Amino acid sequence: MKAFYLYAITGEEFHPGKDVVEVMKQAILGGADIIQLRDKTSSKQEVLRKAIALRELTRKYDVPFIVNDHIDIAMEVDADGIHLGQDDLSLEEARKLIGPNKVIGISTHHISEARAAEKGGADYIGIGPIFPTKSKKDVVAPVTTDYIKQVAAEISIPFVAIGGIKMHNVDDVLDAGATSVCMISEIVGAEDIQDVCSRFREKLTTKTKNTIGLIINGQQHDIDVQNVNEVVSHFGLKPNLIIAEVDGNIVDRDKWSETDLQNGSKIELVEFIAGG
Ligand code: TZP
Ligand code: MG
Repeated sequence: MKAFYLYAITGEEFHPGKDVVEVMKQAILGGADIIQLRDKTSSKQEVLRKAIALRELTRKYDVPFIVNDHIDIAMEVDADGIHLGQDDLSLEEARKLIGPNKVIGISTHHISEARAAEKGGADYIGIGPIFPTKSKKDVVAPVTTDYIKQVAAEISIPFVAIGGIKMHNVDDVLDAGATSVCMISEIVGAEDIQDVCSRFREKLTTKTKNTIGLIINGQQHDIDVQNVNEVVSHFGLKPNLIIAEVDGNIVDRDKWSETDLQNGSKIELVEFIAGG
């Protein structure tokens, strides 16, 4: 799927008196580049009505449209994809129903769920809640930015951080390795939605513009690093236990910080287990 950076999810309880289509339009105008309809309380008929309206809006602005939970509605309105939680329809069943060309996103709270989603053919994963949130009922304990670091280091499909992300803590999320963020209340509950979204986009662009694509131990990683030293510390590895190879050549540890990396460099990191 095309890369996305600012993912806005509906949450009508945060904007009483404002229409959901107008709210999401403001989000798109501010720079949200993927939209999800999430409605846990309305009747199926009501959700369908909103899905039709949001499909029309997202077509007009050429922004991907994802439906939460209701795969039948996603298919009926020709949404671009579906977002599922761990207790919803399985990824395998969803793929059979929706077909190979649609997007399937899966919520994950643990690296084992992230691995399973990647293996099962998910197009992206949600990772969270990073911080405490009031927007989701029965939410698990915050996974913290440590989970972002884990996923950034290991998972190759796109991931988006979610849960309690606000203007004041988004830098921590990006510093931990996220390049996409997803929000409900901070976006749809804002007085000036367009302004909030454009400020988030600005942060995302500034923070992610220095990333380069590297193939590390066979997996693609887009990270903001310049040399081998920074790769090793990005993954939280102990330098004295690592042997590093760049494009087929072993690089001595005292040369790591002066070994600049290019977009597309292939890196192998071998970790020795201490002792023994
Ligand atoms: N999944 C994990 S946290 C969450 C969802 C749907 C709610 C995010 O909402 P907010 O208001 O951005 O914390
Ligand atoms: Mg669900």
